Amino acid sequence: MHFLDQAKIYIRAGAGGPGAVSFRREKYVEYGGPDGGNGGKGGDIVFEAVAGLNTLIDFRYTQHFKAPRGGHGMGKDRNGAQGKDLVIKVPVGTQVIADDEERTTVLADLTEAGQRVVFFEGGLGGRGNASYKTSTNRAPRQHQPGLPGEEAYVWLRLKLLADVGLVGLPNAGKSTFINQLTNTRAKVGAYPFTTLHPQLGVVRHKNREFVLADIPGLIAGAAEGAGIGDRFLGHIERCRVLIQLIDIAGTDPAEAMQVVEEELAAYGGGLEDKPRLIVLNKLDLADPELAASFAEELQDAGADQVFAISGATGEGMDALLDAVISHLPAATVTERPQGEQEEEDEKPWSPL
Ligand SMILES: Nc1nc2c(ncn2[C@@H]2O[C@H](COP(=O)(O)OP(=O)(O)OP(=O)(O)O)[C@@H](O)[C@H]2O)c(=O)[nH]1
Ligand SMILES: [Mg+2]
Repeated sequence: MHFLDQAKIYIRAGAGGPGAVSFRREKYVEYGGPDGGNGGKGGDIVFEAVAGLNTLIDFRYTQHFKAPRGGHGMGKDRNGAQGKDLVIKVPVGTQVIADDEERTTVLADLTEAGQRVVFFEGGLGGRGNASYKTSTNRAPRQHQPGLPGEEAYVWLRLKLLADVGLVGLPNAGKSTFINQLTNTRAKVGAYPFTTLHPQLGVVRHKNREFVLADIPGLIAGAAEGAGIGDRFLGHIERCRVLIQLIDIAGTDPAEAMQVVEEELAAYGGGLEDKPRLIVLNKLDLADPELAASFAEELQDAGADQVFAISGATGEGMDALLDAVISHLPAATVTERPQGEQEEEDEKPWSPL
């Protein structure tokens, strides 16, 4: 399955049906009077967030969504049928954005499974001639056409909803990390930009669980569009905690630290204000003394907490996960009754 996190679509609510012009015709009844019914209302455009979808890929194939129109009013005072609502199913975390120059105006934000937003109401049906009857006008021929349905081009943008986001340079070991902790099978490679799209996994630790997101590596200038990481920084905007992985066995850990920090700040969106755990990775490859002295240096420079781990061997993970959990509000971390964990199905969170 492919991953797509933005798509432009055209939506149009149904037009209202026209009102009818009709007169009652019956045997022995002269001047039966007007009996043209009203037109039906057009169908609404509704967005609905559904669980289990993790990409907007479907919108690459279907881009036009038109709700049906309302039915015509008819004789014998029958009103036209209402047009059926068109429900557009989107992944949880999808925003509907105005199609303007900036593309920043959020028109709707679907953050919970089952959430529904009536985006456009269908046009009202027109009045039939029966509704114009008065004491002085007993045979009105007036009637209205239905109102047109609203229409627009909008953008859908998916911002994954993860509790914790992984950031780091390419090759820092982010995908290895998520693979170690979750059922996700992210591609791992000894070359930069192995990961091309975000990946989610569910981490279970000490009877609690949270969703972790792996995003492509960041490089200098990423926030302005260098590399591929910038497009995906949006996916960690809603994370509560960031884990910054630094390859401590790499050539210049201090520089690695700084580059990512600068990109988070340049991107904005509150990324640099999020609690961030600094994690020195690939401890199994590094000189432990070097790692310890670098950690000390970072702490002297004001870093809150620095951890040293090996994503490959799992060393140091427990302490790190304890800290992650402590940063998550209790409500986002599911408490599970003891013993229930084993029965969980072992399917990966999502094959993005
Ligand atoms: N020895 C050791 N190697 C590791 C560790 N973590 C990752 N690696 C290796 O480092 C390389 C890069 O790992 P990835 O997990 O693909 O790194 P990434 O941060 O996801 O990289 P991009 O997706 O390119 O941004 C791979 O060859 C991994 O096997 C570790 O803790 N110890
Ligand atoms: Mg990766």
